[in-house]
Amino acid sequence: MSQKATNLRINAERLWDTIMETAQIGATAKGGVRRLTLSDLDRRVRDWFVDACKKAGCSITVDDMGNIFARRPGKNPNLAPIAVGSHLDTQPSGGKFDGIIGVLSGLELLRTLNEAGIETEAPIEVIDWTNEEGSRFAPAMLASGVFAGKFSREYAYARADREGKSFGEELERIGYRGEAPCGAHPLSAFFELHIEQGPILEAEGKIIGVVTDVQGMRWYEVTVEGEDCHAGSTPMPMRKDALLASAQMIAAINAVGRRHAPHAVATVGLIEAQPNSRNVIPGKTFFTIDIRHPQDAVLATMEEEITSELNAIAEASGVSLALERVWNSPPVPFAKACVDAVREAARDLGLPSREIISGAGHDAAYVAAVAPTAMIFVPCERGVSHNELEKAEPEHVAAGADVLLRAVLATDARLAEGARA
Ligand code: HGY
Ligand code: MN
Ligand code: MN
Repeated sequence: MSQKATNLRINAERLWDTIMETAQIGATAKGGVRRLTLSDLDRRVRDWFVDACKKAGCSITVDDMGNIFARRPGKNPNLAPIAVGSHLDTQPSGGKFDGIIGVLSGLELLRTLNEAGIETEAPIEVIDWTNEEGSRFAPAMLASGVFAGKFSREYAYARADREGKSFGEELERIGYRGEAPCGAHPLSAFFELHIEQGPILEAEGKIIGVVTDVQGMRWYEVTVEGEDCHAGSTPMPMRKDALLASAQMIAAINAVGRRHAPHAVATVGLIEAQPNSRNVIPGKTFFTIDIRHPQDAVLATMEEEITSELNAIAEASGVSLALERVWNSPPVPFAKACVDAVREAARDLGLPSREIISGAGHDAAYVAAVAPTAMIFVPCERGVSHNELEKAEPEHVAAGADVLLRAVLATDARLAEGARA
């Protein structure tokens, strides 16, 4: 890597300003961001991103899953691009940083290379992946999953939100259903900068997480059916209370998560009770289950335990149970060459780092199936994320972006050598 490239640093203030600027699109009163996938707010931030990348001299490709690829040309157009990126959609009560720093640090990387007049060997691309969060349209990482061949386009288009609107309709509606076939887009490498969304880096005083793997995760949907009845005149032993049975099931799911400590997690995040009237015994509930662990075998055991315990509770409560697994994302190891590039970049920049497995899911987990991939983590305050109070420090975000820049330039130098050999 040239001396000029070695000394290059991103513009920390400009990066922070773009994060604060885009945080206004969907800003919430508590300082977070609500920008659900394929909403009008998602369209607005996508338009902002496309405009900023065009101004940075990029060509724009949008594929038929709405993934946006902003390409900065390199010397050798025959080389597949080195890509960076993440997602601009958020949770309903999300923060300013989850996903967003991965996309905007990519834009900052382009701007820095332009100012320095550095021409890379390979093209550089910044990607905004559609529907990483999976909050509005399950499962998560849907569009990067289609890109990696994990889901069909038809499956993705048919996914519906709780109001019955489909992914395909909403993608069309916001004008981001591109022409390019999703997936026919080779990459030389992919790097994703993201906040850790956990407490480890902050607790250990580390600034960079060298992410080696993403843990496995499985999602389920549960429907419990009992019988609506009068809250006042139905004796307790006669009830078929779907909500009470669900409460017992939720406690059992939590116990399975604790049983497989220290790495297992189990969460029920969404529940709906019908008819949801204070003087009617609930006859039906719908709820979701999210379980995660670094080892697939443990996830399989947790799934067995949850299945048998929920059936036993349904039996004892006189209610019916429908339990369906709607997503299975096995643990993913990242490519050694890319992980090494991240580790060496942190070392050369004198940044305290440690290896870490990602507890959260990321688009990089799917992209790793089709391109050498790795991630860079930076701390967030108290590890709090998926929360409007999510907070990262400007100097940590800048440090992560400098590691991203350096890992990309080191990968480019390696590709250039290979091209000359
Ligand atoms: O669920 C996840 O881990 C990610 O935030 N979509
Ligand atoms: Mn994210
Ligand atoms: Mn998230």
